[in-house]
Amino acid sequence: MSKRHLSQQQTKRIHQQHALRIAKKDKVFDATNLSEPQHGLIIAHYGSQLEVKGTDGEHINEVWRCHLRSNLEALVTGDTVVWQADNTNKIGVVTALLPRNSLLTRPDAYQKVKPVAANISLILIVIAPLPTPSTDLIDRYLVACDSVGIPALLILNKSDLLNNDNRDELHHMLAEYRALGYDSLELSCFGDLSALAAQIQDKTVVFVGQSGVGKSSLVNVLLPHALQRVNEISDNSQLGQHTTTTTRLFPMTNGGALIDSPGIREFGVWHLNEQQIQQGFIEFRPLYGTCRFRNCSHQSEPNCAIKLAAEQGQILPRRLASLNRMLAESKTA
Ligand SMILES: Nc1nc2c(ncn2[C@@H]2O[C@H](COP(=O)(O)OP(=O)(O)OP(=O)(O)O)[C@@H](O)[C@H]2O)c(=O)[nH]1
Ligand SMILES: [Mg+2]
Ligand SMILES: [Zn+2]
Repeated sequence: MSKRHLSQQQTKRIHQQHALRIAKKDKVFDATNLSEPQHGLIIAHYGSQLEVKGTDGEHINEVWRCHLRSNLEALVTGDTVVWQADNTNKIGVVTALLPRNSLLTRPDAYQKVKPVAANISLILIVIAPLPTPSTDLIDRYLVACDSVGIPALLILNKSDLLNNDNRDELHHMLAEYRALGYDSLELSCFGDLSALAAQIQDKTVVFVGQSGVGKSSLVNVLLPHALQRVNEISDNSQLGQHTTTTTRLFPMTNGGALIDSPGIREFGVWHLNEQQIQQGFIEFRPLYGTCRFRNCSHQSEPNCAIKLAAEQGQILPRRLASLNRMLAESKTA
């Protein structure tokens, strides 16, 4: 059978068997106290050590601190791996990375691209009346989601803080994204989360967004045993304090998982190329290539189809401004 006819399941199984075979040949298995190679899921990453949850074998469902072998590429929360337990020293060693379905990355403050989480099926972009949402940040997340092929769901949390001063503006903003094809939910940690629970069952989802929007609070309500530290209520500002510092995965009983990530202020896109950024503005796609100039930058050229569409109200001028900011950023990178 040719390779192209293998199902995703079959390919995955072959990769897994291959990884196990390599692991078995490796010297590390000559060491005495190590268990048989087994599969695991990375639930957190602390500097040089990982926390791995066994998903089969002798240590199924146990959580072990693990070292990782130096020849492995950077591993990330959500990765599935092959590991072995050193029963005497109560530490494990990760020996192989299994194939990823997806990898969400973001640039860090040091001009490096940092993996956030792997094998995610849905990205939950959380906003709240406070801290005030930034459409620029939402657009950046949407571009990043599109570039890695992971669907996004917008969540307006803290709906209990909606009032006559902010309600219309926030609803208008969500309606604009809905018109583009992005679903949204409005909820509160103190209210009913069943609509969210229904959307995420069986999925591996990651909560992203500004610090203080309530990502950890949502995880704690959905999975009370998660006990993620949240910003104390006594903080009247309700603004970002960066309470969560490590991306952490919490398995759900039905097979899915919640991944809580630290809040961010900015989301750079200089690691994406022009094409990826342009494609991330999904409503502009039919217009690309219809400008007068093939290499139109959609800024000051005559007969720019996208500028014209913005002037005629077919697309949102603020989305075009967003696109241009991101393209400028990617160019100067
Ligand atoms: N009024 C109201 N407050 C909420 C709600 N959800 C969370 N909060 C409060 O918002 C503050 C921040 O919540 P966190 O869950 O720590 O926010 P976070 O997004 O995890 O923040 P980082 O970990 O810093 O990224 C806390 O004081 C929560 O109690 C909500 O639905 N309504
Ligand atoms: Mg948090
Ligand atoms: Zn143009």
